[in-house]
Amino acid sequence: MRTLKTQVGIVGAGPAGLLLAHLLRLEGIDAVVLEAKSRQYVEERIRAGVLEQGTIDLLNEAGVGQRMMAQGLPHTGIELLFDRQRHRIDLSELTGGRQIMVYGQHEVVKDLIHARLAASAPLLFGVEDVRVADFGSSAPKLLARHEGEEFEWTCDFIAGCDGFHGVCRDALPDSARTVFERVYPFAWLGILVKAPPASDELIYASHENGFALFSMRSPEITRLYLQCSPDDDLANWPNERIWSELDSRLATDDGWQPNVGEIIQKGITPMRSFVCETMQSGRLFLAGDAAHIVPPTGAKGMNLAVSDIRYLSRALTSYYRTGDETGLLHYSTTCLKRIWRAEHFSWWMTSMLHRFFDHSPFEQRIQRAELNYFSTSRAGRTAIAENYVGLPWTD
Ligand code: RFL
Ligand code: PHB
Repeated sequence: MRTLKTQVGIVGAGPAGLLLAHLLRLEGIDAVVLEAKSRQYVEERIRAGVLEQGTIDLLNEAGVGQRMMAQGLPHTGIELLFDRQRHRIDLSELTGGRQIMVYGQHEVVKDLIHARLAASAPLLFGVEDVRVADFGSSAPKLLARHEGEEFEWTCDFIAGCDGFHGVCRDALPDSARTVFERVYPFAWLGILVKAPPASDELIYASHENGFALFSMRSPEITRLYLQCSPDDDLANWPNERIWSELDSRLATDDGWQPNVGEIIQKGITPMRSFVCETMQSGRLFLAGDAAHIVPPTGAKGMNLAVSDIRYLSRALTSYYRTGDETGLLHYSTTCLKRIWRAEHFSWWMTSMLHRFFDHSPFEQRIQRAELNYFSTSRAGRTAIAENYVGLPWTD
């Protein structure tokens, strides 16, 4: 067993864990990041695509935004499509100039891994059997196996950034954990297509066959999603069925259509809303998907992970600079305000845009009336816009 010491032990090299390690390093705070998967796996894992203004600003301030600013696609609006009509939500005009950036989460992850390895800071991939212990004491431990050898780090703090299926949330004592959850009666089938995006803006479509989303990753790659059943199998979705459903669900009277091309990746994502309260126990802190999940309709998941890390890195920095523990003590309460705002927005966008096959005709008409109002009234569009670009941080 090798025994080592660090200030902050971080479990998980997703956006949350990597960003925390980076922000701490800028403050001269040591950390080790332990990741179960390989570097190639995490750098190629296709997930989120939309960065809020606050996320863009934070990555720039942290010195890891160069590639994002050069290659990301800034967007000033999104479109809502229903009854074959497109309705533009002018994000910038409605929010005093704020905007979003389409830049793949895996690109953010690549930028953060590059920064960490370039600084020769500890980041281990392919780590097995990670365990957290003694976080009720002032010397919590992180244990793991790496390349056949057992390791034990004695830390000041542990950050559980290990996603929804990680081990840290389950380590919190039952008395510290209340779970709030909703599982939706549908999932998203996502595809990556080798074809230039046919629109400059994202299109969220509500259709009687189900929801569809037109998005993009780069000037050469289109990203598309279709609502499917929660227990669906990729075998039920041959390419012809995908294109025919996209054709129906994205059809418009103005004749717009996505460009067709080779499908280079297919996957099915279940839809869930989930919050674990609290997000801390003793010296163990949860951040990102380890503590909460939103359905992807509001494009909030990665942005919320970044928001948690902003609070956690500031709290740790004040502790190390001045010994002040206030930020750490209030970490969970502070994060949860923003988390519940995003939970509501994501649930609401999901409920307004998806087809619920058990809805009565009355409920269907009510859903359409809601969508119509929020697409056409300025007040309605403003509510969507300010939530979509992300509310400014007030602290
Ligand atoms: P991650 O990215 O899941 O990273 C957790 C890391 O921990 C590792 N891990 C472990 N490591 C060591 N030991 C263990 N026992 C471990 N268990 C797990 C995992 O391998 C992984 O590397 O969580 P993090 O950092 O909290 O980041 C959260 C985001 O990944 C997530 O919220 C977003 O991807 C959600 N999301 C979106 N978010 C947005 O902000 N905008 C979007 O447009 C958006 N679109 C999406 C999305 C998620 C999607 N899927 C596939 C879930 C679209 C989709 C389809
Ligand atoms: C994506 O491009 O992957 C994406 C965009 C917007 C969403 C969800 C996913 O709401």
